[in-house]
Amino acid sequence: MANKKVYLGMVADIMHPGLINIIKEGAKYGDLIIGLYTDKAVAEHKRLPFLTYDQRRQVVENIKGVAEVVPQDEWSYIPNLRKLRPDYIIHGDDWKTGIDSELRGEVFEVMKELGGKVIEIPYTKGINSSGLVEEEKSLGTTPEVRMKCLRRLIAAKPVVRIMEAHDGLCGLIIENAEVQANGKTNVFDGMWSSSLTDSTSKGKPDIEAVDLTTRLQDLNNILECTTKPIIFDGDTGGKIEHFVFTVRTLERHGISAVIIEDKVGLKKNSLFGTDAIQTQDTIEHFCRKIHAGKEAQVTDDFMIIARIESLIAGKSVDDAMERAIAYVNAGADGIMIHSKNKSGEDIREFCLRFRNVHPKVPVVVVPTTYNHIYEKELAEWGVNVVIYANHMLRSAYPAMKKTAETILKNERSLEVNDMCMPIKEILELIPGTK
Ligand code: SPV
Ligand code: MG
Repeated sequence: MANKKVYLGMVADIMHPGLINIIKEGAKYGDLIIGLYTDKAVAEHKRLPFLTYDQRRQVVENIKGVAEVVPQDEWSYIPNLRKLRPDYIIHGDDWKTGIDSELRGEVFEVMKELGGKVIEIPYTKGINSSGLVEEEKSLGTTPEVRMKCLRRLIAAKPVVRIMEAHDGLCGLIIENAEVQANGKTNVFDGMWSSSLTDSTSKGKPDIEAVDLTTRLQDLNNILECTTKPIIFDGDTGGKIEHFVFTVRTLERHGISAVIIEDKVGLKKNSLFGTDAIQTQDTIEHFCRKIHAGKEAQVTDDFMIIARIESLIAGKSVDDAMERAIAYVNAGADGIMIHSKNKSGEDIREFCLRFRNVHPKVPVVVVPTTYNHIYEKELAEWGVNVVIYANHMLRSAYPAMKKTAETILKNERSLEVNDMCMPIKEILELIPGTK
């Protein structure tokens, strides 16, 4: 008679004695099949694992007691249970409470229907994967691991959520902010190094007046206290001869992507639209810039994303489409389409048309003006990456201004107490302070 089949689902990003214990227990009941969560399955619910699927598979298939490793492509066990029809599923009893309790109910129902059994084993106290993720975060990352993350996220998630960061403090918020919403844990997937907020935070206009060296100094502070991937706003990319150095410098720092816009002359912020005179580059010249950048990069992981300013300049979706197709042919790894139209209709039309031509090439949008549209809807249009391009700075400035004015009005600071975080909190905010 064939051995009994035992199913155990796991992410296996960080192995620890609790997991080895459950593997050992599971193997006692028969052939233990590990349902190894894919990046996609994890990304639906929480931050991406540090190790790739293949790296995690290599670890797990070499653990004593594991008979087979299969991918689990959904957060829910149900599709794999129906497919594999195991005699047992084994799980730690920690899922009796918290967000996994619903999952537990479904598993009991399906296993009963399939004639199998659920085994629950006592959760190993004092050690768990979430705690270890915190520890690992404090260890940091490497430029290579960080750089690869953006491509992994684009492959794994319906939409990658990026937030602007102009200093280390923003970086820490983006790294750690977590909110439970719609049965999942929502996090930011990475950071946008914005030319607008990098310039504004230095009291400078957004006209490429802050040079790369200066921007990198700030970026370094962000790199030091975070692990998530970074997309760099490269403005026009400057002269082709200079852009090739920018690419190498960013790549060396572990930045995942640079976005360059097809403008020439004195660049002004796009949100001025046609109120500012802005000249679009020729297709031919911009293609040469993209090509030179792609030739300059050292790894296969770094991305050069071409930003199309046709809609900002008052031109048609046809013009944007023509450029998008040319830029992809020149080697662009993705397209950013920008608009300051409030409806989002032009972006929608572009995305749907672009998807017909290039089903897979990543599309990036910056919904600052059409911000009534939910991420889910953008994903349905074919968008891969959503950038909240300036919101950390735009929210910080009014709060600081109000505090300054309140002190001026009262000639003391008592009245700002409720607007400020307690001293104790700020002292403990930065890891490693105590
Ligand atoms: C930035 O954040 O600097 C950008 C996006 O380039 S936008 O300001 O909308 O042009
Ligand atoms: Mg910019």
